[in-house]
Amino acid sequence: MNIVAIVGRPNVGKSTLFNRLTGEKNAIIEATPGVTRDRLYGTSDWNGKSFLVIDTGGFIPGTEDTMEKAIREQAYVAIEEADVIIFVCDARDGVTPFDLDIAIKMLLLLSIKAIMKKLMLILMNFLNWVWVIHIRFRH
Ligand SMILES: Nc1nc2c(ncn2[C@@H]2O[C@H](COP(=O)(O)OP(=O)(O)OP(=O)(O)O)[C@@H](O)[C@H]2O)c(=O)[nH]1
Ligand SMILES: [Mg+2]
Repeated sequence: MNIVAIVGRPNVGKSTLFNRLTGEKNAIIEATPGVTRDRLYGTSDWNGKSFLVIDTGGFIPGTEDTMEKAIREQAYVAIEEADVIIFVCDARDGVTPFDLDIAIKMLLLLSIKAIMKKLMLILMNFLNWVWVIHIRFRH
């Protein structure tokens, strides 16, 4: 089964998307950042396709804080496993330097071979519609 990992900085709506895709309410959603910590797995049936979804905690690059480091490591495990990475951003801010820093740090940890096998989608959240920028690494 294909694996879709949802990643991004804190509080951009990753868990909201996870619950929407899985049709359940297993992920805790809150207005405060740093709510999700561990990886959370669920299954989704979307437009006739079944896949595994992983929700991850909000990624804060470059801090030495123990909890934030642990959250980062969890996110790395998820992107390593994933066939598709949904990188969630807040459309009100656009793609920020913070987002770019996360994306680069995540991708640098993967081998080129691993990156080539994955598909990364950038999802601009907090819109009344969904705007997805589709970066295709592989057919
Ligand atoms: N208006 C609006 N609010 C949203 C949207 N998506 C999420 N939210 C709200 O944004 C807040 C954060 O959502 P979460 O899904 O918990 O965000 P997260 O990225 O999982 O946060 P962390 O786990 O802390 O990294 C919650 O109050 C949500 O209800 C959206 O598309 N529009
Ligand atoms: Mg969350």
